[in-house]
Amino acid sequence: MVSVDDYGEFETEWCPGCGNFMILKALKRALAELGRSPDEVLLTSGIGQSSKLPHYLKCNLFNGLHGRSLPPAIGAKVANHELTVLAVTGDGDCYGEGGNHFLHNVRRNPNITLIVHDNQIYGLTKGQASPTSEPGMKTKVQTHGVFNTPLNPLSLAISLDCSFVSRGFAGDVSHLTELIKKAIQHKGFSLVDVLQPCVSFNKLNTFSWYSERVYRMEEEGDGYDPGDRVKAFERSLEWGERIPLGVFYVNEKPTFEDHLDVLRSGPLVSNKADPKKVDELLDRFI
Ligand SMILES: Cc1ncc(C[n+]2csc(CCOP(=O)(O)OP(=O)(O)O)c2C)c(N)n1
Ligand code: SF4
Repeated sequence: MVSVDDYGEFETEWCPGCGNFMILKALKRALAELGRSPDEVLLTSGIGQSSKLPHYLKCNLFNGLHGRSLPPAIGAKVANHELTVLAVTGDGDCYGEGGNHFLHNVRRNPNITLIVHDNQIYGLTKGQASPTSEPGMKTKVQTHGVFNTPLNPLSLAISLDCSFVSRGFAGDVSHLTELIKKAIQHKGFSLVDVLQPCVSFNKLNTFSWYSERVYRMEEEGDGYDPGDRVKAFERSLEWGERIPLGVFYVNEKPTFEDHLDVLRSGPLVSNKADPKKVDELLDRFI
């Protein structure tokens, strides 16, 4: 049986009270409850406070360049599609620097889970506005307040027909654990955008600000159907006095790996290379 302890306990560099701690807790719980052992799991990340998360659990990890949590995740998944692959990233890392990778991997639909610590700020570089910062938010750089239109990750993902789109809140660990479990179990690209208060640099979107607003969609009793793309898009626009949490949209469709014939006989990593064939190939190209 897999337990949370199998994922170890490490000292972190995060500020006391940061929302990242709860995301780490939820992720470890989700992996343990799904019975995934550390050797079956790969976490990839980019650069940021959030992207340090893979350093704080015992499993396979790859820490890449800023905005590049997804490329190594896809590469590893293709080499070994039996691995549970999760890309862990921040709103700046994923929707800013890594925006292009986000768009095109949603389209490719690899069977991986993307967890975005969405604190609406650049935490590691000490508090500049990010693509999801609220208009009007003042920072040391945006001294007159943010004036760019914020990127709405859920609407964007739904518009691209992403296979699984969800939102969690770092202040609701049990709900977030269930969401991460669903995302991992979903076959296809699954987005978990997590509202993550940055206690040091985002003085607007605090734990209490969120707690007054967030609600679990599944508890509304209005028969919300995550299979309805138009309704999901409408719901993704709700932001202000009430902020929905839960699974917004699900669309089962073939994954990137399903299209690759070469994977049908098993993972690429277990294929034995035939040196003769390698030489033949090299001769053709050199
Ligand atoms: C190519 C490149 N550009 C810029 C940076 C500087 N940089 C490091 S982290 C970061 C933003 C991180 O923000 P986010 O992804 O929201 O993560 P957080 O620290 O808030 O968790 C930036 C701009 C970098 N390391 N590399
Ligand atoms: S700067 Fe913000 S996001 Fe980074 S560890 Fe501190 S509280 Fe967390």
